[in-house]
Amino acid sequence: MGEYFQPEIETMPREQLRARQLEDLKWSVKHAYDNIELYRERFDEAGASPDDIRTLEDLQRFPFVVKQDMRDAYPFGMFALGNEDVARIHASSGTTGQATVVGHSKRDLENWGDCFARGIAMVGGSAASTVQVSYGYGLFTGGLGAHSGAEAMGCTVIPTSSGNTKRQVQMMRDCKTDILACTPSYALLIADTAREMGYDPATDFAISAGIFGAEPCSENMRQEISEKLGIQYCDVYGLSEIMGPGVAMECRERGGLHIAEDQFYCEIVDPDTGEVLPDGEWGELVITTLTRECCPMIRYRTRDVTRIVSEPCPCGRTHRKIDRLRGRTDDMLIIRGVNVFPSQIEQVITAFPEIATQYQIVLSTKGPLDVIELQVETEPDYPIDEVRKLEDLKRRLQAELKSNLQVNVDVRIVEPKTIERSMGKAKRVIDLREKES
Ligand code: DLL
Repeated sequence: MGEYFQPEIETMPREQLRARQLEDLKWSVKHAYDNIELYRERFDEAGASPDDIRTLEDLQRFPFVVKQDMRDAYPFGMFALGNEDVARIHASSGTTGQATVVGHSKRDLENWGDCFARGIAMVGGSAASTVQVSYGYGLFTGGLGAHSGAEAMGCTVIPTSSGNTKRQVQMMRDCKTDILACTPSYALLIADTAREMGYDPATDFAISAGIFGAEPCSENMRQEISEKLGIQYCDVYGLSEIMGPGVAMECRERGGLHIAEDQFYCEIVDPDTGEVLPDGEWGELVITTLTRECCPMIRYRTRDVTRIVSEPCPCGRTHRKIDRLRGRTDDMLIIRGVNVFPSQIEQVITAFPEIATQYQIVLSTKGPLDVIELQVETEPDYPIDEVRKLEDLKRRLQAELKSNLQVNVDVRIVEPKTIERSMGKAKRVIDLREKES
């Protein structure tokens, strides 16, 4: 299984890895305290000093930082370096409020490239591979992050960015792309577009793997993408506040994504109490950067819901894994008191072969009650004008949703290709509730 990019780091004995993490943690906490006012104030308030760190667990005495802290610090309040040492800036717009800006030193960028390159090795890539980067380039970290990983590995990079899907397919075929990097929803659109153009990517194209992330993807949707493209699917996790894509990546053995533990220290906390949970329990992922120079993050609350998988992986890598993400704490819909993640809805829909893997969830209010409507499309070859059949499909889907989610969902079946396709992160939920109240 020995396809490593940095074997000395990726297979480092755990004791040695933990010792290295501890040394780097001490440095990172002190670096943050010495150079960023927000940390200095917060640590002092909490009575926690960088000198208190003697074990990795001592980190638990330090306060969390959240996205709002970054918004408040806009633009450079959380930079530990002066402009002469900042090599690049990324930003995340967010759907609400102030943007957040994140800076990277030259070394931060090199580390980032290395992290992503490890994932390229996980899918069997090498300097001989051609990687097509169909994540958006720009302030979003997907495009440039994947790009720097492919360059670090020495691959041939095709920087198509997202959009112009037919041209993407043509490049993929003509330039013999081995590895595609984009969001799962865009991967599906690329696969469907290739088929409409008369190709079967699974047999006609050279593509062997995809590195897909930036949004949740259910097991069934993942299966569909893998089959349509005929590839190994590697799930990649990351977020702009911490780095970008490559914080954790999935090897051939699956069962979770290996965290780049030489760069990041991860904790899982109870989202309500903030208490650290033992390995294996689901909760909110909290990340601390260990080497980051420009924007050190100490206990950043990601809002992402996952758990730590600590069983040794047969691939030989010693870095622990996070499970595939369930969603975000702020994604979770509370429908009449019942917690529902959009990913659970996706899992139900994608088990129906008559229904396409495209959907939108519309939330509204009827009197005091929240109402959830699910819009789905039939597959193009489904006889949508056969009313009885359609009614039966709707009834079956509604029953399956009720039994899986324990809430009533109004289903609306629309014609093929009515729901907007995404070339980046798909927008699955439309919340009309606030506007109505
Ligand atoms: O989405 C970075 C990225 C780019 C990751 C390309 C992977 C591939 P942000 O725009 O800051 O950064 O969004 C980060 O996206 O907190 C998760 O909620 C979600 N997310 C990222 N990767 C995954 C994944 C990029 N593999 C937010 N599965 C994160 C599920 C993911 N959700």
